[in-house]
Amino acid sequence: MSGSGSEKKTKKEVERLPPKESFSEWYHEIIQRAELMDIRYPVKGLYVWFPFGFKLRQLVYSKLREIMDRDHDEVYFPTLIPETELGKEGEHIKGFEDEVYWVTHGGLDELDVKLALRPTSETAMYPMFKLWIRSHTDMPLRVYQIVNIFRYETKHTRPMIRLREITSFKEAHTVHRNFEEAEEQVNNAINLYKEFYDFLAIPYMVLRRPEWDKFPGAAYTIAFDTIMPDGRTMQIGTVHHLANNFAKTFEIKYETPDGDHEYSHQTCYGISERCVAAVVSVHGDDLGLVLPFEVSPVQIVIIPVLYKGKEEAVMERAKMLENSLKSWGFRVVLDDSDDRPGAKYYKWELKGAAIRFELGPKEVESEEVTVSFRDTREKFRIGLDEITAGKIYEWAEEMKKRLRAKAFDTMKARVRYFDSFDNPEMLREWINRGVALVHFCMSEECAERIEEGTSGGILGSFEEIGEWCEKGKEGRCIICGEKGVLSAVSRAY
Ligand code: P5A
Repeated sequence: MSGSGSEKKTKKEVERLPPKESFSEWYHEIIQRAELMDIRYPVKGLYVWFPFGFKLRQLVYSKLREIMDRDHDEVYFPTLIPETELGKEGEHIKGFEDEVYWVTHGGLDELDVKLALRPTSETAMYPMFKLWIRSHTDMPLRVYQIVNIFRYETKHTRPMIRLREITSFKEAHTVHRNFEEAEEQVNNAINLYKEFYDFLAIPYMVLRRPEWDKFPGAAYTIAFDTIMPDGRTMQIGTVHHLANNFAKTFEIKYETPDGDHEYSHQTCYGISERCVAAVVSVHGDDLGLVLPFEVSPVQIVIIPVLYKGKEEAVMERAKMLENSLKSWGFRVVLDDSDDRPGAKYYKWELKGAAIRFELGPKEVESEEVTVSFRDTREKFRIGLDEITAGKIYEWAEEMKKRLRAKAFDTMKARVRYFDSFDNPEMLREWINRGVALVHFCMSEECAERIEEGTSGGILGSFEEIGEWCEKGKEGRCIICGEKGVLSAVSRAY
């Protein structure tokens, strides 16, 4: 085999990832080794996107953008919010006051009005919406922005999962004439988020948060939750019905066709880079990233296997293949570095290249190529002339189906219904591994009993049960026996 220089990496020299079973360590390592984020930035909760990670982020967000652009307009509002605006809506500020970073000085001068680094943009946008909304014909107003926001999180920070600077906050804000029209928008938003997460092959539960856990200032909150490999749930998006709570505070009023004046009703919904964290965590394996084809920064890698005297023929074929694949619009790397093939396989498995083509003298001779898929690692040979754009899309589609089925089965295996609280220890044990479904009355007293008896809490009640449980929505509360609804109990991120 060509190349035996001392600088070449062999498989042994490259350190292996910790097994995914040790999720916390695995996540910590994969973030760095796959070059998603550099965690050495000297401010807690702030991280640097590496070029490769940023490319993945961009590909994921271009889908989100495509979905939003269908019926939302993109806007940009400032990062700084005057204290006077942030503090106007009582519930909202109560919910966020512990988490706000303040700008108090401009140079050496103390500012007359402190400025908050936006923890979310309701109070930046809504004073302007007051100016934009005059008549019933100005609605619906649907805007979104993808910006950074700051939250002084006190819980354990983790790249992409719990940040103090969220770099990729997609926040949508809408204004409507009445409660019902805003509610329709809530349902539309839920459908948009379903489409987004289905595209990423990430399974989710759609849960209505209990009263005590809704977004500060909202009438109600619907959340998307997925289950992480350690059995904890992660909220990967939320949709809030704001009723006219903020409209009253910020005087967002409009003239009806009859000439009356009414307060508008609003919704807002958001997704952060937790969507990238979910893709990494849910699909990844012991070898590294496994990515849906559409968002893989390197979709196809070609690895020439070079033997002395045959290099030229192999490289020529490899380049021809690279050119065809590129001309069809795929993201392709021909890895002609000096590393040994084993080290190259390892590197591109770590980085989640969805399809690998190997080309050696044997393949050149038989006009074939060896193909391997990242998820199954199944290897087979195929004639070079059979490789078409259509074939690649076909493989990508099959891969997506496999990813979706595997992720769903894994999540489903972590969800179990409990019909009694006689043995809280059983529930506690289960919640250490996954989500318990129970019928629950939604009272705070009963929620406290669940929290005391288990290590988890009430995550929310099911909007749609879907395939998660055969039980109906209604049943007797597992604690008090009163009327209850099917709910999820978990340890949440
Ligand atoms: C909706 C958009 C809002 O802020 N205002 C505008 C509303 N909702 S939220 O639930 O508070 O946040 C939306 C989603 O952002 C993710 N998220 C985070 N991600 C990483 N690090 C954090 N510190 C963090 N905080 C919230 C969650 O997925 C949440 O659903």
